[in-house]
Amino acid sequence: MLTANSILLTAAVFCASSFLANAQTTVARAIVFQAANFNGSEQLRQVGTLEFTQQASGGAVQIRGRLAGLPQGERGFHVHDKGDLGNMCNNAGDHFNPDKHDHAAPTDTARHVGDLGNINVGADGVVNIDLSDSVIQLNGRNSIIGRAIVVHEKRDDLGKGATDVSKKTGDAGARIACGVISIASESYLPVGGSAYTISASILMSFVSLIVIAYQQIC
Ligand SMILES: [Cu+2]
Ligand SMILES: [Zn+2]
Repeated sequence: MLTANSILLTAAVFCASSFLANAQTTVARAIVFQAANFNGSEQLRQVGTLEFTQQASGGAVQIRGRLAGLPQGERGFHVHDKGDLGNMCNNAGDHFNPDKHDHAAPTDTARHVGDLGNINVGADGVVNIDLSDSVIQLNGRNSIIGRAIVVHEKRDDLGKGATDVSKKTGDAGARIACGVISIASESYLPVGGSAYTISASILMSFVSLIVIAYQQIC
């Protein structure tokens, strides 16, 4: 016979499994390397880590992290097409641009998906990044997973400059740091979304009921 405790336990399993299924976020991470001449040879040296998070249900991607040891000033900050850091970040290709737009500001409607504007490095060489962008995604067509985050030597003019290169790259100059954006933990909203979530919760609760009933009988 089922006791009140058993029923409470089953209810708790149901609530916990529903909560876990709904509360998931996808987390991606990029270890960022400065590309420079260290001790007479061109090398990549780790300068920090960036974390990208997005709710399973979609919405904006949060980018947070700290980079240190970079030259002071505004620096172009983009997602580039390829997650290849070879040749001092130059193998990462162009700005990630699946819609074939011109280069622009992150606030412009028509922009490269990878256009994240500028970051501002302090006099101590440190930049604390905490920004949110709704165009980049961690899954689907605009997914930045497996691509590269790149920091440039100059300020990105956001496509508003007079030069031809402004509409392509923001005239941000050479690449001074880069990192591959990789999955750290992922959660996809299942096909059918909440229906799947609830049925999984019911299944888990049903299993716990059987276990409880078995313990009562045997
Ligand atoms: Cu770039
Ligand atoms: Zn661009």
